Amino acid sequence: MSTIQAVHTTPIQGQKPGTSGVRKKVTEVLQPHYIENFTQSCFNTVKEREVLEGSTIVVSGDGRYYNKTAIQTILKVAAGNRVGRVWVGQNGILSTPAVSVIIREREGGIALGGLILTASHNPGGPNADFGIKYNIGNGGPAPEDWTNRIYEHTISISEYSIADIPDVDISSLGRTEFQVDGRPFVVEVIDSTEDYVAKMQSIFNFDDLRALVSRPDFKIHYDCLSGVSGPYARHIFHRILGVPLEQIKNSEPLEDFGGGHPDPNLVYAHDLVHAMGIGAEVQHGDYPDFGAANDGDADRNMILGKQFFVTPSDSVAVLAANSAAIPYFAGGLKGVARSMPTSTAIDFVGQKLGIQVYEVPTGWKFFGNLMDAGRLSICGEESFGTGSDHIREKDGVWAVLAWLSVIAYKNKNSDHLVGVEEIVRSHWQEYGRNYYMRYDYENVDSNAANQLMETLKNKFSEFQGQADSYEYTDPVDHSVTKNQGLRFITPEWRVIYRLSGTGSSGATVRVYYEKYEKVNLDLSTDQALGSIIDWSLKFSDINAILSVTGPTVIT
Ligand code: VG1
Ligand code: CO
Repeated sequence: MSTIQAVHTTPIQGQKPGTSGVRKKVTEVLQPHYIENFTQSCFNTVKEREVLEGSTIVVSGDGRYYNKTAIQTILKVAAGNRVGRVWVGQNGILSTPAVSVIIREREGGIALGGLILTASHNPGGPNADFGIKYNIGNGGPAPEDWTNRIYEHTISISEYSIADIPDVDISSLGRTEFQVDGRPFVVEVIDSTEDYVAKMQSIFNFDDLRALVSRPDFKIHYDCLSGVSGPYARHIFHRILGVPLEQIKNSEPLEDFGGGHPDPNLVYAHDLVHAMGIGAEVQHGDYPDFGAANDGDADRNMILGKQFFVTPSDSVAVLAANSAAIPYFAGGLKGVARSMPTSTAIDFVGQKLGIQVYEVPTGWKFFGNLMDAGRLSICGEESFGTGSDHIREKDGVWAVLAWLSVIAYKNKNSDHLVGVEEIVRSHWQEYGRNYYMRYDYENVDSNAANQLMETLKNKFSEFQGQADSYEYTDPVDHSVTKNQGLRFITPEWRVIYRLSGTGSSGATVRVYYEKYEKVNLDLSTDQALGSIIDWSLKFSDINAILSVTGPTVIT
């Protein structure tokens, strides 16, 4: 029989959940009590609101370095806090969307919540990043009032409870039961893909999808970037839909993502971008017709056509406009939403459909309330996040299936292959085009970043009615979230300046540029946005204030 001990501890600085949980360098997480303190702080927050004792929770992650060690520690702290049962994906593997499905639906949605171990698209390995976040009973990231409370606990914690159970074998499926202080504590190692795949089969028409992917004139190239989407992509695309395994690249989750950056964008998914012929000299070469990638924890997606890039803001707009392609949306859309910096492309679709369009701050947690209230069906972020109210996280594999469903639908009565580019171009014809670009200034000095924001705020005061600091009032619970980015808005274009909340060290500044064109649909992004970018560089003096020569990443 195991016993529970109360261990004395002291607060660890910096355990403040950001846009999506706490993200830190592994070297920082290795300090004693790091995982114990944060886990206990989550549990203390849960106990203020719900009954943790005897409950079921989910614990798993994206397979990055240190996940397995952290899982063993969390299991012991869970047992020490009298959790009744923990579901762990085999080898500790569960994608972020899969955790959401399991919390919401496994055994009738009995789980109280879950801890997800991931730093998402940030690199992994002993010298890279680790992350941890708490998801609540609706399957979504803990909202601000929870994360604020978790943080308060991390800065006042003085002890945690831990059970002296042995490490649990999480490499094979099965159930292990311990007696902890006279009560049972159960660990169930569950299949990593089963619940998620069943969910996808209830949303999409797999016969239509199979028919599309088996067309001889339609070739897919899917890159999992050695993140956690691999097992899901193999199960769905290879085992169920019959896509050859060679077309699903890097589908083995690796602790260091093969040394790469598991970030599905034009910069980091370079092999896929190259394979799709983007930026290639040769036009009309034998490139695949459809390309896709996911990030480390499989909640992001990038969609590409033959020599064609779909911006995430366009992607969600196209999906909303064509939701009839997906059986799950048969009853129509309840509403659509985007994060504030995401282009307004989806707004035009919402207006045409006559449904509500919501704008929320950056971070998926803000969509959850709208979904729970039955007001929102499809939403997205410019940062390669797309999803729907089937769960409470953005969902990378879902987005790929949604796009394939739209392609299948567009090809029902067509004599030629209607591909990604044709679908997007006809969307622009109908709704106009939102040219879009984002500049990231990564890992800059925090003081300089704050100074930039202060300077801009002061300059903004001369532009009343045109420039502001974005503030959001949740239409469901009326909670207010302030300081969510500085916006400069004219009738034709927008520039937004925002500090990132997901970095693991220093600060990252993001600048978002957008211009709407109803008629000029064939400009390059440079042509469309060049003068706005020039204006912004001068207006903000960003290079001088941050002591840089330019952005580190442009997407
Ligand atoms: C970034 C994105 C945001 C996204 C968040 C988490 O946040 O901009 O849109 O929701 O990452 O995504 P920030 O604060 O760095 O801009 V993930 O896939 O990293 O969980
Ligand atoms: Co992610």
